[in-house]
Amino acid sequence: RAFEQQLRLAFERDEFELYYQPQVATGTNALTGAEALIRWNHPDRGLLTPASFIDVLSEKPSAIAVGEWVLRTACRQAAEWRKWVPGFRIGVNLFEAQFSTGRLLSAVRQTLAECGLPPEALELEIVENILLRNDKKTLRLLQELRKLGVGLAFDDYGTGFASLSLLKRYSVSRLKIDRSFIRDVTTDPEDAAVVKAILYLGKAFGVDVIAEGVETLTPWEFLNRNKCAEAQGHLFGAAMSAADFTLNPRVAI
Ligand code: G
Ligand code: G
Ligand code: MN
Ligand code: NA
Repeated sequence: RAFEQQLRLAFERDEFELYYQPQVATGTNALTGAEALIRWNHPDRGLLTPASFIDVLSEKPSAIAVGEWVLRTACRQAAEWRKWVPGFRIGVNLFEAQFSTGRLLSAVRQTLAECGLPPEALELEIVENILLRNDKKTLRLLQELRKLGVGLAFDDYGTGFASLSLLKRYSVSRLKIDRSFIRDVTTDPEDAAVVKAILYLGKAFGVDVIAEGVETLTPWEFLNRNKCAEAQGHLFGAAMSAADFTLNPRVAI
């Protein structure tokens, strides 16, 4: 298809770029890491967010090539920032197609070695729906990744269809509370209940929790009161270029 062709060309021309959104700890407000988010520097249309191209990019051949580029680029950058921010962790979103290639595990292992990045500095983000496949191969792959020592985060947690018991079966290391529950968490009792339930689950299963989409102080205070460990959102910074991230006062270089 024409658009697919365009994306492939964009990739060859190096028009994709990773942006980074800071993650901070409650209590100290310290920078703990970042999520890598892809952007397309379109020659005519300017900087594009994934909304306009992620669906097509997610299709098989490009998802695998671009996914490995994302992994490599993000890990290289994280290795750099770790020199300034001890313990810095990088979150990388995975395409579903990367799970059926048979090369994800080796790509991760090789990338970590190449970048000199310890496995705990990498957190792979997956959406619950990957787990709904519930096949032995996916389960084994996720277990192998965890054995390697990399983090595994459930993205957009609370919005998918995966059952709570999956937390037990898959050794997930973090839950990312979907931003739709955060905005009105202090005024909408149902949102507050969902957020508290996820925090409780995290505690019960020994899984860390991070809240996404924290835009104002009010939800941030709620999250602090309720002992959510970390947060991400416009209150601390939107996704920004690597150059801007380096200049961010939280990086404190
Ligand atoms: O960057 P933005 O905030 O608009 O991200 C929109 C969506 O695109 C998010 O759901 C995110 O998971 C997805 N996304 C962004 N970057 C990547 C990437 O590098 N790989 C994958 N698989 N998804 C991404
Ligand atoms: O992978 P994921 O779907 O979680 O991607 C994060 C998405 O959320 C990106 O599109 C990012 O730009 C967006 N985002 C990050 N922080 C905020 C925020 O504080 N408010 C809103 N509305 N969106 C945010
Ligand atoms: Mn994500
Ligand atoms: Na998310």
